[in-house]
Amino acid sequence: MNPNGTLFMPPQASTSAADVDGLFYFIYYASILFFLLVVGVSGYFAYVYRRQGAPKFTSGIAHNVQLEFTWTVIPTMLVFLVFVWGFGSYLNNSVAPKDALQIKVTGQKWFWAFDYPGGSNSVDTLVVPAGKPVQLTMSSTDVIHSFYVPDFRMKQDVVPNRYSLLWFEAPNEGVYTLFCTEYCGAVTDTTEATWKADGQAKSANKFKQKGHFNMGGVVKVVSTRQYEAFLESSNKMGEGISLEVYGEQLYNSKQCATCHSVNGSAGNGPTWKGIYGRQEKISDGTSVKADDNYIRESILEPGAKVVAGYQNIMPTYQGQLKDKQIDAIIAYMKTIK
Ligand code: HEC
Ligand SMILES: [Cu+2]
Repeated sequence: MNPNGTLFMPPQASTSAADVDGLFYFIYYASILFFLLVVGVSGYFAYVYRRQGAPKFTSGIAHNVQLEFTWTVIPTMLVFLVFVWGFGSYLNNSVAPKDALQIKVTGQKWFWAFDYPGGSNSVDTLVVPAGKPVQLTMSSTDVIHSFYVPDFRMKQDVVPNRYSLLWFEAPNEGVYTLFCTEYCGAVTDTTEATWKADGQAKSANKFKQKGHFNMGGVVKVVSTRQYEAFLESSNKMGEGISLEVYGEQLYNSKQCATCHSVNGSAGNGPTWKGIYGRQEKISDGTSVKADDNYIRESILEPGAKVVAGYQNIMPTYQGQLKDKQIDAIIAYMKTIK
């Protein structure tokens, strides 16, 4: 394992990375070798058999058994080696060890949600213990996403209505970048128009614009002790702090902040400033008062009542937020005046 990466490859941070890189470099250097061989021999022949005076005719040559045998057998062996090597690593990467830790991954426009055994969850930060095999069971709630951790040499499509599996073991503690590597959309023109109508230049970006390009996060590989501590703390559900403070934490940790401001400026979604009790215009022309039930519905079923002037791009938080967490968010909203 090479923790610093090699010429063409990033650090090797999983147990299968070295094998993947080995095969990559084998194919790479074999290609260079054959390139030089073919080009070299062509150049040599071009020079040696260049036209020199009147053409001399050779006798007809039908074939050369030795030569043909060689150029059939050597490439076949090489290709076979690549197949056996590649298929071996493919199998190793497909079949998780029996005792692997099970984590559920949900890809959703535009974040990753992780559910751990015992009911803890996190968004955009996957926390795993070092030196333990981890199996991810992944699915999408909307379009195709793809889970990609370059340092682990792992990439797997995440598809709606089916599970895809992936497993890895990261021996060293560290923080590794996670990407979505399947184009999964971005905020639409109408939303941009809302920005402009609000006189807010896109470049004066107070909000992150959301879309495929910033759907990502990190994999944090930590010691077993830290992992257990993480499970415990994320399971506490705001124990020991007030609902309002817990709600504010969730506002940031559950990514609400990327679309909703609390200072009155428009983002991809309506600001939360003064939201509680506000009279909202709905896209069907009616209006509704933003009370507890409306807010709860907006979080669990964002498409049910879409605020006028906005697109229906908010992901549903069904299954991501427990009742107490929704209560905390509402309590927090009441404080944003
Ligand atoms: C990808 C952007 C996005 C994210 C992330 C997001 N929202 Fe929204 N949200 C919207 C948009 C757009 C609307 C307006 C359209 C609609 O009503 O569905 C909205 C509407 C709402 C409304 C109704 C607002 C009103 O003024 O009537 C509530 C409540 C809400 N979101 C809560 C949340 C909470 C809580 C979170 C985090 C757990 C969150 N949203 C995350 C985009 C987002
Ligand atoms: Cu995606």
